[in-house]
Amino acid sequence: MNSPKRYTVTCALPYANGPLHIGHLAGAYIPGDIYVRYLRAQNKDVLFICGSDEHGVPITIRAKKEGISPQQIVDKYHKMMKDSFQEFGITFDNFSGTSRPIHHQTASDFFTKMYHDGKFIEQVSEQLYDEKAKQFLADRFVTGTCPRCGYEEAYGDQCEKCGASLNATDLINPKSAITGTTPILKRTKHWFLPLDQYNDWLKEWIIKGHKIDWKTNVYGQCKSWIDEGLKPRAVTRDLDWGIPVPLKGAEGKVLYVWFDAPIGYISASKEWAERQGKNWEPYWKDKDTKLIHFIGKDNIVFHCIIFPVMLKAHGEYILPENVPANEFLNLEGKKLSTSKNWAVWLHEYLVDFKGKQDVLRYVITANAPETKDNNFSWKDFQTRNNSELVGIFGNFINRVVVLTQKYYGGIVPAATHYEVIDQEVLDTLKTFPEKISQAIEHFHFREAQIEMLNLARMGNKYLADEEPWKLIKTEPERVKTILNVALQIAAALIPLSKPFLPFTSQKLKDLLQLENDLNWYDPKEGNLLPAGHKIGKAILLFDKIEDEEIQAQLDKLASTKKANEAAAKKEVAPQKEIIEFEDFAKLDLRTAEILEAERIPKSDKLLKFKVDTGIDQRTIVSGIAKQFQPEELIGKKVCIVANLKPRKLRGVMSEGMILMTEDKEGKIVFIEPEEPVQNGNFLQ
Ligand code: B3M
Ligand code: ZN
Repeated sequence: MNSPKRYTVTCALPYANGPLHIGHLAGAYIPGDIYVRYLRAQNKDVLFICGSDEHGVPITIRAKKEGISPQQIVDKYHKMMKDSFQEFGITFDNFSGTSRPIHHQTASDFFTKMYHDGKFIEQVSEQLYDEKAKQFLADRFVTGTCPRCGYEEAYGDQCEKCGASLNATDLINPKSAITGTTPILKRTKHWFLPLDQYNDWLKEWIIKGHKIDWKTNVYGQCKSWIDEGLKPRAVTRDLDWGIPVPLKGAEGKVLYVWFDAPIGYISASKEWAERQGKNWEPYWKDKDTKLIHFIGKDNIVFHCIIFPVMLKAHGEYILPENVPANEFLNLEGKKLSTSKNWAVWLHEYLVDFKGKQDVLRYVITANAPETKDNNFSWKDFQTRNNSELVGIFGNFINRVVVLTQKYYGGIVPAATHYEVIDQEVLDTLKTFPEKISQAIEHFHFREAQIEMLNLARMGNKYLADEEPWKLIKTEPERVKTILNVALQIAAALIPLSKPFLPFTSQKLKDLLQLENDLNWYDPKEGNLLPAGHKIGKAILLFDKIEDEEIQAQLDKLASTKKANEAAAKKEVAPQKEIIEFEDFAKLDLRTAEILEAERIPKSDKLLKFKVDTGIDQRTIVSGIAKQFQPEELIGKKVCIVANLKPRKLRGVMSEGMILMTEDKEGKIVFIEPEEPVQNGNFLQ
């Protein structure tokens, strides 16, 4: 499609079951926002849609965990996500939610039309059932081994390792995520979307039709599923949270979350249109509309195969032109994980780095996982801020503004005579809108941002080479031309940086005191700042980020890592082999008291205790010197094994063992009698 009449751009609807982190921004939202801002800068007709995904098992699981209702969970996280998006300048036209009546109605109607047109297969089949929880298990309620790649923690509807879309009964060794038990099979009726009937159509549409324009990671995944052959897929579930299946005889059943969620894009468009007094239909039905879905790689099958099949089967809708899915962003070399708290949470970033939203946007785009998984590290964050944003962009703008203020009281000087170098710089400047545009049109946002920074870099180099500060005394006319040219570059950065650094672009616009918004292609025309125009006083666009700020973030992650390791260690060991009562009776376990404690010279691990066992006072050595100061242990009541064969440790004879365990954080704790007891009592 060359020049569409309008664009409908969507970003994946995040589950309303937790706050947002950098992985979300990197996967879908920043690329989507860059693309949309770029289109808007050309006055294109764009509708940018998102909302929260408020159905499905993830919501129910979170509600159980927090002990509140699914609707309360949804309301809480919807607001939190909406606020974060706003703070980071993600400019959705509507951020809706799938538990709203308009969405229930839209999804129900969609299902009903397909049903009446005979697009589903009704089938009673055996599904996984948890007898203990008295509930059918599907989707994230069940985990097991992926039959395709062998990953052991695949979900009932999808393997996050290989991306396969699964039916719960495909899982090998399924386990209930609710009770941990092995489910049984139980008969139940469902409606299936016969994906197999669309295999040929998908071959035509994707394998033939989108080989060139879709990203290789997206195309490759689709091709391999289509080549494997698709199977019918249930689009209803036996659950109580979701959109009721609008059919007689379907009581207690809801639509599968991945059936209703993508329809959420349509309902959010309707909601927007109602508010604006506009018509939503051209955005979804007119062939001259370009529909683009921004998503992360784990959502590819749903957006490239299942939803398009639904749209096609329904019959009234257009299909996506492109689905530029990103791979994953790691954090300090490790996979982001909400449950392990291995993340940079947006709401925390906003507190720790107040007003620095553009820095995070910039660093995420610089490391965008466009073709393969990529990494976010705090050191890189600091370096990119200090040497690229402060050192190049900020430095260039600051120099131009300070010099213009100093020499001309802030009035843009007229160029007097262009030398070859000036003409070259101006000519190159004119090529930037097209260059950046080419990269954005191909969804190469990282490259687009590099080009944008190259423009600032060119300005910086131009000033450094021409050295107006040296010429001001000897060649004042020349300096006028140099600063005029430099000011044109600065102004060009307003529209060209805006998709990437929207807050900075606004500051720059205020600083240069431009009233109207510049269009994307205005830099091509030149003379953005006419001679005589007055600019403002210098302000810093970016601040240096200090080592201490980075260290604080690294410390935060280090303590998360420690807590995770302790939690992993805490996994309960299996029971040891059965022993006879006589074996147990042989153990002399009794209460005792620590009378003295001291370090053992030349050992950083061992402490030597004098212990009152009730029978005698004796020496026991214990390897806990790293965790405790000897003096804090004197007088402590403990439990000991008294009849352990004496053993020499670092030359000290130890006659027994003090009983201890570890707490959640891996800290050593003593087994202490709850009430004061006399020394020498047996434990039994
Ligand atoms: N909520 C999955 C996710 O957050 C899902 C996206 C829906 S897009 C229609 O990964
Ligand atoms: Zn797999």
